[in-house]
Amino acid sequence: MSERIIECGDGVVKCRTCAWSPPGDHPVGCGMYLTVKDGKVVDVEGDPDHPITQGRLCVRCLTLPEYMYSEKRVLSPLKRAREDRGKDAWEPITWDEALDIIEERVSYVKENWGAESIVAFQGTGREATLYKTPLAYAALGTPNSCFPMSGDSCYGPRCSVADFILGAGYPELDYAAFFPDRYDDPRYEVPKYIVLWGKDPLFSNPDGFFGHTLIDLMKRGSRYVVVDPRVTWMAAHADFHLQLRPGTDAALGLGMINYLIQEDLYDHDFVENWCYGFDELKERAAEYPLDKVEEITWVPAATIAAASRAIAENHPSSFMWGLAIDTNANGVQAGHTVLILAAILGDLDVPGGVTLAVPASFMGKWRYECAQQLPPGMLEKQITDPRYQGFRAAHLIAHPDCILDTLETDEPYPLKMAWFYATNGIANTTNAQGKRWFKALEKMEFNVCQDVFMTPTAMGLCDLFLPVTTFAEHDGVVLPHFGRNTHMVMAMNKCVEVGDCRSDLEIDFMVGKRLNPKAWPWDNVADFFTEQIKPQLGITFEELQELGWVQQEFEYRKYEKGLLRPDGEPGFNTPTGLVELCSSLYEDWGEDPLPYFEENALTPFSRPELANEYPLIMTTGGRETTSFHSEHRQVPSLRALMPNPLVQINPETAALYGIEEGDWVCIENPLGKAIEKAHVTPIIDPRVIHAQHGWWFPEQDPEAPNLSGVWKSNINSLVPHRAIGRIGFGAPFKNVLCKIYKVDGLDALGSLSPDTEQGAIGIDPASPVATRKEA
Ligand SMILES: Nc1nc2c(c(=O)[nH]1)N[C@H]1C(S)=C(S)[C@@H](COP(=O)(O)OP(=O)(O)OC[C@H]3O[C@@H](n4cnc5c(=O)[nH]c(N)nc54)[C@H](O)[C@@H]3O)O[C@H]1N2
Ligand SMILES: Nc1nc2c(c(=O)[nH]1)N[C@H]1C(S)=C(S)[C@@H](COP(=O)(O)OP(=O)(O)OC[C@H]3O[C@@H](n4cnc5c(=O)[nH]c(N)nc54)[C@H](O)[C@@H]3O)O[C@H]1N2
Ligand SMILES: [Mo]
Repeated sequence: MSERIIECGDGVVKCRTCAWSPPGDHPVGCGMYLTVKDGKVVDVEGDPDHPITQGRLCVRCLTLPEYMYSEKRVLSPLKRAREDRGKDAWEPITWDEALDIIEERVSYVKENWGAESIVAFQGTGREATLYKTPLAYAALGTPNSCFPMSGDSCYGPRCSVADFILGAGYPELDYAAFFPDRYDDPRYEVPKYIVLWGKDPLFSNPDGFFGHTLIDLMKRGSRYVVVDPRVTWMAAHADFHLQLRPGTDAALGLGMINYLIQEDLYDHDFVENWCYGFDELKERAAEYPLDKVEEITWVPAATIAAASRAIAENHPSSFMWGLAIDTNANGVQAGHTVLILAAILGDLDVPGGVTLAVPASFMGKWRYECAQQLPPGMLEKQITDPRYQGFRAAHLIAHPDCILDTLETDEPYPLKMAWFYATNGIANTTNAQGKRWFKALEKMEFNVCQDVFMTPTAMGLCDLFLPVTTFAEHDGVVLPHFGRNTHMVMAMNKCVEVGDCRSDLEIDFMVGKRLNPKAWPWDNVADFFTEQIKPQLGITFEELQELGWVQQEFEYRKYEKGLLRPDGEPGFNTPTGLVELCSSLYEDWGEDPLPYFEENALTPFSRPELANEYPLIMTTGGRETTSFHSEHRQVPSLRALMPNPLVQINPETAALYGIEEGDWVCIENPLGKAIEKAHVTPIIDPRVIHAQHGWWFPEQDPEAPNLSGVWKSNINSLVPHRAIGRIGFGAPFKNVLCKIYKVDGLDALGSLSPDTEQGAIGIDPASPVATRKEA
């Protein structure tokens, strides 16, 4: 194993660390050395001894010094008068002053409207996701902790489906991550086929998975089935590419299940011993013969049949599901079909299949206990919708769509203060119809932003800015898959200091000690981390820092050994103790217990009256290595690689609308407009376009109404609010109708600010999915 510190002479040292965030990243924990000279990071290189990344790094890590030392970075707390929102009228203050303001404003809001009138928002699974809910519950005292992405459409739905159907953490491709000698471990087997469903890990490294693993496995013989509307690099290298119409995944899954059952290609032993509801499933799947599925999904029946046969006849097969499962109003159903496929093919928790886990207790118990800090009766005030029982069963947080409705209506009570903790929601990231969010949030009494850079969200809405350290500047612990399938626990080691920034956890400690000291007894973060890891790892945080990482023990076929259930009995931790092909929980919640397909709320098929004017389907958000959502737009080397927001258009479609490579294009639907640059490419179906998300322009005027151009390429202006699934999950971020036409430039339509007209499409908020026909 590598050394923690390598002395290089002349005062230069190399510090070993594992990355999380900021800058934006999911918990892969990429291993690296930071070269430090005169107190500054001057170089970054991969750590070849790191078991997973083995010395490989992406461009965002390699350009870390540009990010850390950017002249645009905020280096001390800032305040601004409420009436100056939108103006660049910030004044630097000390942390003590910032804490005084927080203390005074929080008690003012609490006295007048109650602690429940505070809402704490967070973005994607950065390190901050571990520490925001504790801030809300145990420091601010509000039950309204919220991930403001319509339908909770990221990771939450997949984890919830896994809990409901398998009673196990986050099911993941078996990439031998638990074994020190990785793929060479005798217990391991290389998957024959890997089904990559709505996920593009070479670019996204999502949820703790190191994407390049797919290439390692390809070199060792794994073959691929890729389910994606675009011909991605992985699709181009797959045996089978199921190029489906966006949002039709559940129909495809049902078609595959039906084919495997009809052709008797499933694992009878596993189904008989470990599954519940096979007969009901068989009957439901029979409603999806391949000719019908071809019509819905556009994937040729013969291709679906051949791919299904290949994964069934070659064991082990593995499955990976991505964000496209979540960004779909029947994503719960699509996810259910993916788990059913893995189960009925006998690929769950076998070598080279899909690994299952009991979620680790690291941080989890503490986070749970923070909820106990809320005063009696407070949790009952959390903003949600009684119909979203699946969401409620899975999460102890407020429902995002209900929060927007509350912001707009003051029902059931007014919200008065927001804390933006690692989110830039209006920059077409988490917020569907972000202009509505912006308008509603402008009314708040007091808003705080906790970030690294001045964002449009902070500039437009906030009164106090708290600057955060990058992972190079703080100590921390990385938990792959957010603790839900944790093969390693890794140390993040502080190497340098920049300005007067603090880590998210340090800010929690400072605010917590002011507002509710009994819940925040630790003197420093090291003591806290030791308390978290020692029960499971038997070592202190300092010892973990020296070691770098600790790999976890792993056993296959845990369901045979009683390792998945708290009572130690064999089986799965579900109500029936079996994999629920037919879900007993969904039935309890009034949802169809079996997977089904239905159209999302705003497609040319669900809204035929709009199809003539808006004939195309827009999918969005396929990741690029050069940014993490709205982050990195101000990093010169990365911006040079991706200077403009791009929309991918098929050559046939481009010709039809007179659009050429590099033209500026307006993408429009009844809800809104966004401008992006045309990239004409055959990788996309002529009936579909793919638009990038997360764009703003830090080089532009930061003040309102322009706000660094945040409304110009804001494609989430086209994504409807509350067009989500029945149990509270899944919004159509990747499947809405639109039209496209050429415009003169990014500024052709002005600032497109929320004060300009916003469209409506009459989605009935009382109906979970506008198009659903009553059963
Ligand atoms: N159309 C469309 N929209 C999408 C998506 C899509 O595919 N299509 N993807 C969606 C998904 S899956 C997600 S999860 C959301 C993401 O939404 P967000 O997480 O809100 O994404 P960002 O806009 O990058 O906001 C993160 C902010 O936190 C700051 N930051 C980074 N790291 C840290 C940290 O450690 N601590 C603190 N305090 N701040 C930090 C960054 O500078 C940035 O301003 O976007 C969603 N939006
Ligand atoms: N560099 C970088 N990495 C990131 C992020 C980032 O912003 N930048 N964001 C992080 C976050 S928060 C997340 S959630 C993950 C997401 O990462 P992934 O889970 O990999 O998801 P995406 O990259 O959004 O999309 C994956 C693929 O889904 C395809 N797709 C689009 N619509 C559909 C559909 O309807 N059905 C199917 N089957 N496929 C569809 C797209 O063409 C794309 O190739 O990435 C994380 N990693
Ligand atoms: Mo995400």
